[in-house]
Amino acid sequence: MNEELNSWIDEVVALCRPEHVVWCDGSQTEYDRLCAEMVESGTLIKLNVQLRPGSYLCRSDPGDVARVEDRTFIASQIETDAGPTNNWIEPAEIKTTLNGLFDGCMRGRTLYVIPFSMGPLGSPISHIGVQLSDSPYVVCSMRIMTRMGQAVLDVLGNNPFIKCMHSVGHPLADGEADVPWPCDADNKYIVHFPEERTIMSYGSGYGGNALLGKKCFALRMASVMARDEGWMAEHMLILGITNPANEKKYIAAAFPSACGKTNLSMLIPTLPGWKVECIGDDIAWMKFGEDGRLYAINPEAGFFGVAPGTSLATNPNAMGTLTRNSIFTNVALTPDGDVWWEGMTKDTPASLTSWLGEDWTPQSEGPAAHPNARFTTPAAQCPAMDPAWEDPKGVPISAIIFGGRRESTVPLVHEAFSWQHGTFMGAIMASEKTAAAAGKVGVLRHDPFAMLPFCGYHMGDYFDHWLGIGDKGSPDKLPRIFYVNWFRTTADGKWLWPGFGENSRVLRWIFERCEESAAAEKTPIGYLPTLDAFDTANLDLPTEDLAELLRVDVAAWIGELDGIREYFATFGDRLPAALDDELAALEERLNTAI
Ligand code: SAT
Ligand code: MN
Repeated sequence: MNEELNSWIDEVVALCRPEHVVWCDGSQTEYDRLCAEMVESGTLIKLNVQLRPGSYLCRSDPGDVARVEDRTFIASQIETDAGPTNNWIEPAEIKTTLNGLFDGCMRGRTLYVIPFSMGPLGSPISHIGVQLSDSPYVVCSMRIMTRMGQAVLDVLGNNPFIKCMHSVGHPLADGEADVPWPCDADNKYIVHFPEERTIMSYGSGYGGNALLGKKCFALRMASVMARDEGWMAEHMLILGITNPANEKKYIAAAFPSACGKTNLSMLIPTLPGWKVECIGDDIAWMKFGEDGRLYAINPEAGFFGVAPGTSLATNPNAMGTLTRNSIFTNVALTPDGDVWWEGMTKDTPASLTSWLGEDWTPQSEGPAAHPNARFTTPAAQCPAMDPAWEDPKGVPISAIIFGGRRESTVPLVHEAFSWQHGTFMGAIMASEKTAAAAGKVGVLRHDPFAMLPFCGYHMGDYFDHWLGIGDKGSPDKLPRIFYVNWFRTTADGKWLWPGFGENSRVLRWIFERCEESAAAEKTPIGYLPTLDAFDTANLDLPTEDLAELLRVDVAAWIGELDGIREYFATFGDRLPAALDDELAALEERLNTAI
């Protein structure tokens, strides 16, 4: 028995006053029982067993549909340790506030003890957490997304663990009927205490707000642990790519939420003879191996993917994964008891029940599925999983890719001159906002390393940590760094690049750059593919479009410089000098080119 766990549970029970306490064993029986209870209570709708066996639809409260970045806090002892990209809150003060909110918040509910491992059970790269939650939806989602249950307690023994406390914040008075999606929509708090390795989340049941193993632990908390211990916790997919000669490399790629990480991680190449396999679609933990290379594991066990836009055309492997045993949140329901979302099929069904539970036809106002509707589905079901996806030592990374949504300026692909230059590229990433977080969609914002909402400490120190990793590694063993942009548009707003399976052409160039076999042209912003080094066989794309995609728009880049300078200034003296040097060098190269 873990003494710290027992006394923590006693404390939480005394404060939150749940009616029952249940220790989750992680079994299928337990999962089935909780799902049946949620069907009974109206939280879940069982989908047609013929069409979608073992699967459920869940509709959230319309006030609880995405991560809430303005309600997410870093409660570090010292304010400046949170840095300008985080909301800091004084730890003692927020504890008083939270204790007030948690006081009696589980009345009439069951407190579930959810032991979970981020990473394969027993791997030296893995870490264990325990989430205490009053949401059975969270229990079932955590069973899909992590290794969860008794086996984790067996490995944990009496060792320390990350404390993850969660309540939907909706106590039930005696005899009060429950609602399908309990929450406290106007009072959400997602709070991280980095020094105490503790997370407290109140008021939301949705995604990254409530499945605390994911963004809260595996990114915000883990980024702090990684800084302290010399490893990396990154918002990156991990894929394996094999060429026709059967040579294989592993690539990690950082894109902001809802920018296509899931699609890229399991794409089906249009290039004959090439194969992509998936290790993970959202998070990478990387450590140096004994051979001096960086090895990555996927700390998760499932995909919490964006449903809208996912189809047999865009991502057949995802569609193959979610044929069964999946939980769908805020998608539409078809008359025959299956799910639907915008972009899933070419034709829109004539009638549906929308994510709001209302009758819906193509004439209805608003989408049938919420733009941030999600599937929660076991990674093991994905037809494209890499044989090494659960290898406890991880996979060696040859290339790191950054990317985001940029309608202009950033070319289809370019490569950094060095690790330091690559770190600069990560630091100046910007992307148009998506529906994954509450707020206005489409606004361009700086999102360094796709970690803006997920770095648990001062972003300037995080840049420095990246530079430090470069100093620790040797240049011939460190991954090469690239920057891609699938999202360029024409003046009339059409996509310039077809994307999806065609992205394998870009992956091929990256793969061959890692072997020094693909040609590149040196430009002011980095190396770009020469037109003849880029595989265009059977690509249905006008030459002038490809030329545009691979053009360095020097004037537009010069136009970015002031914005970068201003952004860097927000980090004050915690901005590493090396990044200022890189900015000056970029400016110099651009000015010479004009
Ligand atoms: O943070 S979530 O897990 O809700 C999804 C995301 O933003 O990537
Ligand atoms: Mn993500």
